[in-house]
Amino acid sequence: MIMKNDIREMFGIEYPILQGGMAWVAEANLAAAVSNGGGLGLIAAGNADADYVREQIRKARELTDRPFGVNVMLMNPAAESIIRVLCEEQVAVATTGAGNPSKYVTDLKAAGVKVIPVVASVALAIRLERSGVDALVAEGTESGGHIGELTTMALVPQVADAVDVPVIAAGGIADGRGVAAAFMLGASGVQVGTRFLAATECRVAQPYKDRLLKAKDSDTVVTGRPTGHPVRVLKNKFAKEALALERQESLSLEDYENFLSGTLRAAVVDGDVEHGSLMAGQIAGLVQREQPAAEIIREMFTGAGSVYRERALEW
Ligand code: TUI
Repeated sequence: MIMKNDIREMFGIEYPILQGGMAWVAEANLAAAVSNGGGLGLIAAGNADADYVREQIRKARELTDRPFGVNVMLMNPAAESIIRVLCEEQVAVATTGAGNPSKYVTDLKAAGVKVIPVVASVALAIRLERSGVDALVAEGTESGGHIGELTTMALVPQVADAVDVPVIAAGGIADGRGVAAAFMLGASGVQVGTRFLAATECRVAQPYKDRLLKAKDSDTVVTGRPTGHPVRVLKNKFAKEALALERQESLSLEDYENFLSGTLRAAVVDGDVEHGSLMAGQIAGLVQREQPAAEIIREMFTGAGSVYRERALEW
């Protein structure tokens, strides 16, 4: 059945699923694996520069003929030059996070790049729809990394009611039940980060992946609140120290930011699971084995179909 707001048609993909734009983690290899599996893979620009992003786009093009996107983390000082690269390279899709991308929408659209900002509130969703975006990701606080306040359950239906563009649900979705629930809330697709962190093709350092696979339901905490950019991570020594620092009244923001600096890279690249920031969502407890991205996607949608049929009741 073709639904109104079918994002498969809009983005030329087989399954309505986007990979999360995980900084340092989401590089060409993972993005191509997700796209080859029928979803929309993403390269994360994170805090990298424009040259890195161009190189990754070209690499992904060697690995897949299917569409993929780039996630732009708007707090990156290089964001503007990265947007220029996306226009020059005419990537299929740009997603954005951690800010308001309004001022870039016209240029991206003119270059034929579809724009999908990630939002954590209805207010920003409404403003961005007016600026001409193609779709929105409504990301709940269950997500890993930088998060807003509202849960996926509360955010998705409120954003879906407030806008006409397709809404893609994110946060806490890692299996068929989550996919089915997201559609019931009014979403036209899902964005998945944490489960793809455990994909075979994901080149995150193995100790980080192992921690994720061992995590239980209550193994994430939120660090970084004093900076105004709360970040959900797996509990470890780093998280414990971060929370202890946050409780110190004498702590200067500068000292705290220095403490946080480089900790994601340490986790993803060096596999430092003690001092690194192990970003992951609350659904980590559900992710228990490494699997190829294509298998993850197939399993999630087969699961969504069966759980929907099994649980469809008549009221
Ligand atoms: O961006 C994300 N997740 C991220 S970004 C990231 S890198 C980072 N590391 C440390 C500190 C900060 C960033 C790791 N994970 N998700 C999308 C997202 N966007 N979540 C929340 C938001 C958001 C929040 C506020 C979007 C817009 C916003 O307000 C914009 C405005 O100016 O009104």
